[in-house]
Amino acid sequence: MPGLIERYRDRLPFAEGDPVVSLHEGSTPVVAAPWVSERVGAEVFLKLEGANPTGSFKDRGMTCAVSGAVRDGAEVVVCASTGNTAASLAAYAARAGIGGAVIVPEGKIAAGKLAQALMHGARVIALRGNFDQALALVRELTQRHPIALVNSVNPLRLEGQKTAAFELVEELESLDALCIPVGNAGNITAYWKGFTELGLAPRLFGFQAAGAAPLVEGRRVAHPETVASAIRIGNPARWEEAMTAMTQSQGAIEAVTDGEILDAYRLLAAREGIFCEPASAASVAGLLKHGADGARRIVCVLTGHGLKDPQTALEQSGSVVPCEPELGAVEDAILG
Ligand code: AN7
Repeated sequence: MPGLIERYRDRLPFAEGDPVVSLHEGSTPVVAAPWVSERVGAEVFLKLEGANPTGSFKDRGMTCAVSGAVRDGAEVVVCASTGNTAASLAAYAARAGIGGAVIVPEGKIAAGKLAQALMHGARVIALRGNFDQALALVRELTQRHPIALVNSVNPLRLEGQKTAAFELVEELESLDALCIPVGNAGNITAYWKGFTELGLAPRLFGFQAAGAAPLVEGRRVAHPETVASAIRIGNPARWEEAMTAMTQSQGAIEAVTDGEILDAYRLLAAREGIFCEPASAASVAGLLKHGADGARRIVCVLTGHGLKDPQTALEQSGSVVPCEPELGAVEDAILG
């Protein structure tokens, strides 16, 4: 499969001959989830967005945002990020041969994402503050300087991310409901745009972490906290659009606790063989907790790969078995 600008050019704002910065993102697998299906009593599929080049759905938006920035002559792209946008920006900026800078909350992004941003050569700024403060600062910065902002306030991000809805409809033909984690609320907005362009309206169920659930509480959260660091966001940029997507699709936005997120995270790995990051497991945690109001055919979006956050994985899993280099000891270790 080509990258998604090539695959969906007729539905994206890119003309033939425009620069395309691509790592062959998109075209991610949709796999059946027999264990979750059994638990929920419906047909449940998982959209594995961790299979994108940098391990998260952000690559869909980033191919478009960075291609647009190059078309506009930008020499530097910048974002605020809880980690995945930073990793994606860094990779696409490297690919484009332009500068990349990311502002992340100090000590609050997963190790894999930090490693990616640094390896791809972005300038990584650790803000002594949270994501919401970082986003407010980059918005101000990009008003003053000729630097392209590639957070999901950039419409090209949503254009790229809407293609996941196209893929789902091509692969499954129909679906009744989509379950999705919600942080800055760009992705739920993008899926709704994609479905709407196809004339479809599956119900959208968005899930926030209980300690970072402004859309559920109806007010900004000044000090968001959750183990799911990717969605540790208290003032989503796409707030209004996410509420519209929820209302128009007759869906809901609900909260799941860190405990529920971690249960789903471990169970997906152990029962379905699918390792996603904690924020992604919020979609399944939400479905298990709140249901999907009778929907029969449901897709949960697993937004990022589990390898992004090795620290949480090691904290949540069993320990290794130490062993002497002798057959007897190995037999005991494996069979005992
Ligand atoms: C794995 O990287 O906001 O509701 O700065 O990394 O569109 O924000 C990440 C968000 C879900 C929420 N799952 O999506 C960032 C960032 C994962 C994520 C979300 C994010 P949005």
